[in-house]
Amino acid sequence: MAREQARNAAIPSRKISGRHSVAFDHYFRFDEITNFLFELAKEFPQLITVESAGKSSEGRDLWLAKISTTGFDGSKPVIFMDANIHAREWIACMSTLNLIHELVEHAYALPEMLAVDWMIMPMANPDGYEYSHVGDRMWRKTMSKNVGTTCLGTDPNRNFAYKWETGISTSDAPCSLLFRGPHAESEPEVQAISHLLRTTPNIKLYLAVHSYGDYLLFPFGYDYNIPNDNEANLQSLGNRAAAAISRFNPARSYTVGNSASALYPASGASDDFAAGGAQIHYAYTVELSGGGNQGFDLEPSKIQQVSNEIFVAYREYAMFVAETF
Ligand code: 0X9
Ligand code: ZN
Repeated sequence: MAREQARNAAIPSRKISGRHSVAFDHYFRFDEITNFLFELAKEFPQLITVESAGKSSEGRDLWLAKISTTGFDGSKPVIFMDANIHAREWIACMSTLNLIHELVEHAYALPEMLAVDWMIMPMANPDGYEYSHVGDRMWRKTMSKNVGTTCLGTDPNRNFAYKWETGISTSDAPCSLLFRGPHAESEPEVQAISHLLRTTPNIKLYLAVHSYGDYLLFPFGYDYNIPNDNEANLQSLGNRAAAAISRFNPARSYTVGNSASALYPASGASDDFAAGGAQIHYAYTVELSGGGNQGFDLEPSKIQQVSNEIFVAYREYAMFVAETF
């Protein structure tokens, strides 16, 4: 009991309303994301800390939110998430900020979700993201310089150091949307995530948040028909998360499956690195719901709805991790 009390000591007993009733009715630029995170950390220092996990090519911080009722003391399993590593997939960051907001502001009502510790990077590609606001809305890559060309950027989800060399659905051409980079982990954004995945003890679940298409995808996806010892468990946990979404909104149906067979094979992606490189047995790529121009430009009026739908899936994921580890 004493332990239980200590665990929950940081949870506020009621909603502290007013100051931080946030409206997820527009897409936050990088500065607003930064302010949002630090305001929460200022108000709830016992629950959330924000630190920089490194810097992007252009020098922006890769903010990492750590949410724990026990000060990240190693007593609980950890869920690691990153979002918006693809610049144009704006709903990925917003829905993840919504999760952070819920976990912190409504901690008192969500003990089952705070039975795990959370490590969340809501904006994994700030340079590309800003460029997708001011330059090219359909920008996907990072903004790093390439040798011998003015074309910028690497596809960070082709740059991870697991089966990078396989080169399936990737490109060696710096001007390509799918450029895999000059070598694996050339991108500082990819280095920062990889380092955390390699060195943080007790990560039991990895989620890469992308858009779009309504999928929960699991490894391996670097080629077709790559066996995964944990496949049956990955499928059943994914089914559980997808079922929660459909209960919440019967009109929404997420497809759960192996990433190569359900979507397409692609090597050097973060989910495969988490599973194969960092030995995290539960890893998924979440493809959120699309809308607007080419699917990536979801209408701002739908941010909250899509965020609420994936939130119930995250709740199932957290309960599973708490039950299992
Ligand atoms: O192609 C990607 O990187 C992801 N789709 S997206 O439309 N967001 O670009 C899917 C990656 C799935 N994982 C693997 N194939 N390993
Ligand atoms: Zn993506």
